[in-house]
Amino acid sequence: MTENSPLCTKEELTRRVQLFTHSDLDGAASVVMAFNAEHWSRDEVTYEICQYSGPKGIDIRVGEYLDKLEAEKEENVEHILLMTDIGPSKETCARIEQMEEWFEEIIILDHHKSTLWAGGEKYPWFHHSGNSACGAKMAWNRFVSADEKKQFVGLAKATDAYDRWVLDSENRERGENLNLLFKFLGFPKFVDEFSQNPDADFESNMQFVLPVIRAGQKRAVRRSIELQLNNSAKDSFFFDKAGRKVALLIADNDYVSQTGEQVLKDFPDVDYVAFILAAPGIMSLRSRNNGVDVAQIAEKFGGGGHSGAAGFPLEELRAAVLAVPAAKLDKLDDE
Ligand SMILES: [Mn+2]
Repeated sequence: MTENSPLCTKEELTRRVQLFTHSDLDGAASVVMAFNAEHWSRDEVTYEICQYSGPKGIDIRVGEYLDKLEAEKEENVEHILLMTDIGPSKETCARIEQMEEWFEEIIILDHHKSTLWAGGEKYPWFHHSGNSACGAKMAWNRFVSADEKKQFVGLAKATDAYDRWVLDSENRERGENLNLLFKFLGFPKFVDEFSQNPDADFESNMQFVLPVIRAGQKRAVRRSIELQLNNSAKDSFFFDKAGRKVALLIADNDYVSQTGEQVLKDFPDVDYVAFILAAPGIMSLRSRNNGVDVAQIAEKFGGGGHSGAAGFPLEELRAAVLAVPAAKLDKLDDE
């Protein structure tokens, strides 16, 4: 083959698929879908796990990636940019739009309330489900070929029922199991297992561990509530400026959503639950279906999420934990 042969050029073309995804089960199941996509191979995909904000925040990570792309200016590389279950800010979207010609394809799939602004006609590559489907279900729909859709539909539906907290869904129990296995295996191992077998949770080894980790979760949730709310009630409840009752907990287990659900069940007068997550330095909020819109609160503090589950960065984590948190946090309001 000569150097000018078009075939030669084609052979030298490398494809790089960069995927930014959220750090939860939905984000991991999205990676599984991207690994089993119709238009690129698994080897071409590099994924990065992102949060809404902070040093691992989506905007910082995407910004670094775009900087690198501009600095390197590689030839014969076809770039595909993907985001699943998380979306960048308006500023980052504007930058992506300016760099559009750098990419063979750009696909952003999100269902969070905080990026609702990007839905509709704003950007042709930003797809928002309006929370009618989670990130993994959107990724399943868009990435996986028609022939293989059936193989992955169970994983997509169960992740959807878990992630969007559809409590009465027939896929909900499986979704709970997937989340337990996700926490047990960790993000990369979960992705490996389920990319090879999207029904891995039905295998005997997983069925063996599930009852044990399920019991562990229940125990952890109970212990957390007993320790923090039943014994030291005086500092654990407060009213925000809008007069809503808040239960404040330190997240002392991996099951913030389940603990939040149990608190809202055990304490019917509590309007929403606030968790301090020390390691990522965030405050995570949970409320009931059709209850307080916690995404609105989180957005005011530079975070985001859904109406029933949202979070924001805690800048003064040390002060918030050491001082009486209620005093520190009474700025939570709805103005
Ligand atoms: Mn999600």
